[in-house]
Amino acid sequence: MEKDKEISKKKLPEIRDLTTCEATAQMLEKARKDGYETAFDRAANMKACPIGADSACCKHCAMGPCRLNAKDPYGKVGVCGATIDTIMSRNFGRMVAAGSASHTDHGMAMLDLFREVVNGNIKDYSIKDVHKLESVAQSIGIETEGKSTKEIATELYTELERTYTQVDGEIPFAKRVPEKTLETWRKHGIVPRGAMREIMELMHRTHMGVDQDYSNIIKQISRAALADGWGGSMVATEISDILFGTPTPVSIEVNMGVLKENEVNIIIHGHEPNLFESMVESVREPSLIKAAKDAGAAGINLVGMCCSGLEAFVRHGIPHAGNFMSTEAIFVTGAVDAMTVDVQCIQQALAKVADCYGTPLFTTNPRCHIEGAEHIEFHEHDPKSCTDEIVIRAISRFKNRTAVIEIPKIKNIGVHGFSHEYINYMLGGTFRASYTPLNDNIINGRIRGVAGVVGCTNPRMKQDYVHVELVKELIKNDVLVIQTGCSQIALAKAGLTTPEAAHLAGPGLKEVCETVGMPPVLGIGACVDNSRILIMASEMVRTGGLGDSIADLPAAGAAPEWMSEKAIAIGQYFVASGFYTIFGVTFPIVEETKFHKLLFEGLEEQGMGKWGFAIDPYEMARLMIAHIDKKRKALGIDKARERTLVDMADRRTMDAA
Ligand code: SF4
Ligand code: MSK
Repeated sequence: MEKDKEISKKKLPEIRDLTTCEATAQMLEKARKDGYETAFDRAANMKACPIGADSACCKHCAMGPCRLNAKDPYGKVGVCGATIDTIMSRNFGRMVAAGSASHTDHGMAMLDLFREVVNGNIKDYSIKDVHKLESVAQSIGIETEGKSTKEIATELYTELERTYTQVDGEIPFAKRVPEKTLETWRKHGIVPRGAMREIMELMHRTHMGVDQDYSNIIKQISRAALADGWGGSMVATEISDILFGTPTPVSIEVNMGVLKENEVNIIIHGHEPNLFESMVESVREPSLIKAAKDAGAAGINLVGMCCSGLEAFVRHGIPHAGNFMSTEAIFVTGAVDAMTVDVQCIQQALAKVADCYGTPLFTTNPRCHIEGAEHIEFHEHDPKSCTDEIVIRAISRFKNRTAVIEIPKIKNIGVHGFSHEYINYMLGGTFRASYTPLNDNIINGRIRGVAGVVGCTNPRMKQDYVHVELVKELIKNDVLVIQTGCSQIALAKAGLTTPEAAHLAGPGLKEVCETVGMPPVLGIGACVDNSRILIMASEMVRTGGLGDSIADLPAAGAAPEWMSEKAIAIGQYFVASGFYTIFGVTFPIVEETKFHKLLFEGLEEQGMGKWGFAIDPYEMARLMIAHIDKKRKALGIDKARERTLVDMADRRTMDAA
């Protein structure tokens, strides 16, 4: 193993300050002993550039780069005269463009696959959820009565393609947006056209010498972000459900203890479900199971990580080994016989750590090659040629294992897979599936409000800590928590995604959870599935009693340990949709500037949501709860909540009266 020679010379932080995930901590300890440097160590030795962290620098042309000073934001302008508000809004816009492009490209890949399945050109996948196909079609005005599945699917494909390519007019899923929210968007001119056009225009406007008024740039930023949330991401979610099945809750094992020393361990990491679906077939192939046994293994153990894992574990009950900041550490177990990746959130460092521990790392998507990793391209017309080959290579690595194996003996159980459809059914039952019970419980105050806690982990934060403490604080205060992405795995490892975790909730939420048999923390999918939260919010508005627009709901969102540009795009589409959305770690805009004021106050004044920022989980919870209470008051349901707080002595007095 080629060691990071410099590692011993550097002063590294204590491992207990880097993560609350015990399995990851154990592996970080081993990595240091083995002489391998992880992202946690690299982050400690790579101080973030303060000008860059504030987005106060511009390198959009060769007259610069120009650096402005956050301490005196209006003291200087760029060589071209660009102000700090122009520079920051352009940088912010480009983050949104990149994040939106990632989700929408993923969604378009799913739609391409759907088209080929519908046209009969791909035989390895089929439409698994016809009911979902029909309900998605109906939601955008496609008549389904008397039509064959193929006819409906063809119409749906044709219609949804506009999500990407439509040059003018509103995207199809704008039909799902509550009327008053849509009116606000129309008033500000931010209803998205096709994502390709919106992202292209955002890149154009942020070029040197084009849009130089932050209050105009924000409109294009919102339009591109909404083209992601209500467009590209929503298509990705809906088509994945139609093709691979709509999730329903299943009990799943999480954490590194899901690796098995006596089996061939294969990990899938990334975001797109089709690779995983094919790998599920490959590991069940009798000839490959026999080959594994002939090599001395007890079987083949398929495991997910990050969002790929989230896509597959609810559809197949496949165990999940950890979130983003555990993807390097898992190689240190020595027990990974192959890792296969597709797109997004794949650290380049994986190639080196894989090499250190003698594990083959395979890239499979033409969009993502990694120097030092082997590329075996995944073709949807013949998916198993790729996944079978990877299984064969993993078996060979198992047979020739040389790395010392140390698997943390930590496994947790979580219940996940609460799609919008299931929540509807869970609360209302088969014959009266609806959000009425949720709205009623919010109105009567048993549930104070709803919070989406989502997003990444980041080596500049103690891994999982803010996610877990924030969620504990929210549920203790009767706030129902909805989760996606890596955050969900943090909570699963902390044991909060089981119905038994209801005892940690406040009395009102606990009562609802116990009645329904649900956890106080509902895991609903990968980071692209934040679109499910938008659908749920629309449904809550439509059900009635909680206002006319998403901005009226007693709800808030947070990405406490975010790191990716996708997170900024998600944050912006949440804000533009009407949510108060708080980010942790760092916020890439200088405080007390006009652009900061617009994001943190001005958008709310325009009828949308607003951004917030806090690093401390308790402060974050306080801000979110205060916002929820503000919305309850505006709805006139704050009194109802006070009623739930009467103690037993009061109750006895009332009963006696
Ligand atoms: Fe500097 Fe203006 Fe060029 Fe940006 S666009 S690098 S601010 S001169
Ligand atoms: S994988 S975007 S680290 S949630 Fe979707 Fe996790 Fe964030 Fe990537």
